[in-house]
Amino acid sequence: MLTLYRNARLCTLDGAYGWGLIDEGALLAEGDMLRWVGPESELPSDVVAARTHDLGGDLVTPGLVDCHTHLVYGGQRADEFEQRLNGASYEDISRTGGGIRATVRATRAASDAELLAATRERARNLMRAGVTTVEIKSGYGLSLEHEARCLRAARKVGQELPLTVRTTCLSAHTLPPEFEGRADDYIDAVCTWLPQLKAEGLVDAVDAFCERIAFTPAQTGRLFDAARALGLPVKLHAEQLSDQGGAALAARYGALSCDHLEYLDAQGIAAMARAGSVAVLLPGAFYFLRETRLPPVAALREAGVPIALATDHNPGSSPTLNPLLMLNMACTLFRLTPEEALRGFAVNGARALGLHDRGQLAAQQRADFVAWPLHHPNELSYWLGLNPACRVFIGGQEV
Ligand code: DI6
Ligand code: FE
Repeated sequence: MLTLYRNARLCTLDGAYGWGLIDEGALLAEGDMLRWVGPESELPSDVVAARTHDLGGDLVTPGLVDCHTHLVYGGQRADEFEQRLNGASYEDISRTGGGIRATVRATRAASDAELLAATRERARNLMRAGVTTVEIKSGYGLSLEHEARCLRAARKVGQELPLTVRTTCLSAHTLPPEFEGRADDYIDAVCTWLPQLKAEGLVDAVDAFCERIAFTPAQTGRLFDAARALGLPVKLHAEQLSDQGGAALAARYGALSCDHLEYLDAQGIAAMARAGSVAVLLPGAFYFLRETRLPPVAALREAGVPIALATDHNPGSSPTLNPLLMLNMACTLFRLTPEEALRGFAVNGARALGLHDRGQLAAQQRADFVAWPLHHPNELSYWLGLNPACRVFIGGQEV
């Protein structure tokens, strides 16, 4: 059955450059896939659509892809935000049992129903703001039982809501208290959990936090060996607070993406370019932690590394559910162009998840799109903190 969506100002992002603007454009979908995209006047005359939607002249973009979030957790950390404003650093707080570990305690204490409800509400907020695909990481359970509970909550949200959920196992997020001083043993344990989590269908990718306050490159490499043995793709929180050579390591494992990257060096960039890894920039965390070291955007561009953006929603360093605010911050803080920012939250976000069937409006792409009451796509990164009342279509259905 064909459905026609007409009277739209399309921003297709088709091709490698440009907005792909089509005034008075139309989309033709069959089921959840686009079959034809173009100016309404060129719609093939033999097309008989069973249903027609008038999009009222709205700007229509691909659905947003939030390729890096930590949506599953209990509690929140406003008190640490306050401590940091009173002089403590993020690393100080982390070393004294706060930070990620505070959220681990709250997550373990939360019931399955509470975790699911909190995650569902966050995902709904993102969806209302234009997100049609979201990646959700574990990483606040840090035991087999609790990591599985977090990943199940993420999967369940994907079954309950129309948006696509991709799950990532981030058990190597930080060292849980029961493994204090035994990071290598913890990595060994995580390597034994992976086959079980994968067998339950809970893992689409494996991630780690490679950092002075988390895991070393050697430990990260061992985890990636275990992922590779299971055929699971990897991603990495790399070079966020210091240069550990994490991106180059991840690239050797063909990483889908390396994320954060403020301290990425030339070797890391070259390795990512060779491997085809996507650079996921996270302006929310940069802003919230008041970082000053900028990710090497010009060098990434120069090397042809695709740049994606995401909310990095988490309670410690990026408590935002506003994708358009991330587009704005990527422009103001990182000097991305508005077009690069939107591509980063659409087609390149999809690439960072290994998905090639979304992120652009073209035939053979999913019918995931957003109708915005705006005139030009550069407004998506211009309005500061505005959430325009958009209409979100996933697989051709308005949600
Ligand atoms: N980097 C981050 O910015 C978040 N995790 C990570 O690996 C912070 C997570 C938290 O503070 O709860
Ligand atoms: Fe993160």
